[in-house]
Amino acid sequence: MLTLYRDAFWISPYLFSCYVALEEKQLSYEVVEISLADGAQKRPDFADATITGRVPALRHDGFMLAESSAIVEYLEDSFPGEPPMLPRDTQARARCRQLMSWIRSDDTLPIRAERSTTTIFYDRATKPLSEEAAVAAAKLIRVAERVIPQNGEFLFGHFSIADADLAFMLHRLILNGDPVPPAVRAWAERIWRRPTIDAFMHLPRKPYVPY
Ligand SMILES: N[C@@H](CCC(=O)N[C@@H](CS)C(=O)NCC(=O)O)C(=O)O
Repeated sequence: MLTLYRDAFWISPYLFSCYVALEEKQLSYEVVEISLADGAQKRPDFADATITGRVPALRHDGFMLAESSAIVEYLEDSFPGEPPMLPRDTQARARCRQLMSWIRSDDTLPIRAERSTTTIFYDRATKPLSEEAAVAAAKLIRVAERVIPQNGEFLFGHFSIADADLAFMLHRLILNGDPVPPAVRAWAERIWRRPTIDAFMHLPRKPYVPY
């Protein structure tokens, strides 16, 4: 029995990674909403069971886990299949983990702040990127250009969670009209059309209420 604990609006980029992994693996799971506005993540049952009290979280039988990277890796280890969410080759797997960590790191914080996920799922950004965010965007594009293969295929020869995470980060720029070189944009848009990603983008969402 699997349960995915989600935010109220399906806007967490970390939730996105877990959702894509569950759907790619065609696992059946229940979904439970944790209302951050109501502080539900701090309620003792959830906070104690997840240890860190953050969303997303996964329950597998009696085991509760938070942190999206840990969840994706746990799903891969518990339910191996094709395509693997992390490559099986040791160095490719390490590179995938590098990208997963980097995308969640301070380097991308200005992009996440100025092109938050509400600008993907609700209203687009109204202000141009600040100088700091433009520097972060330029680095994101440099990294993307280094890792996207010349043939525009998946990063590691098959779809992995790094494709999803990188395409999601690039779409913060693309959807808000920020400059992204054509080849990088084409790659990200191709990944965006993957059915599991498209399904996340089209989940029914209630009107956004800032919290
Ligand atoms: N590094 C975490 C980030 C998770 C995160 O930032 N969760 C936010 C919602 S998107 C949260 O739980 N905020 C409420 C809190 O920390 O109390 C992951 O990858 O899962």
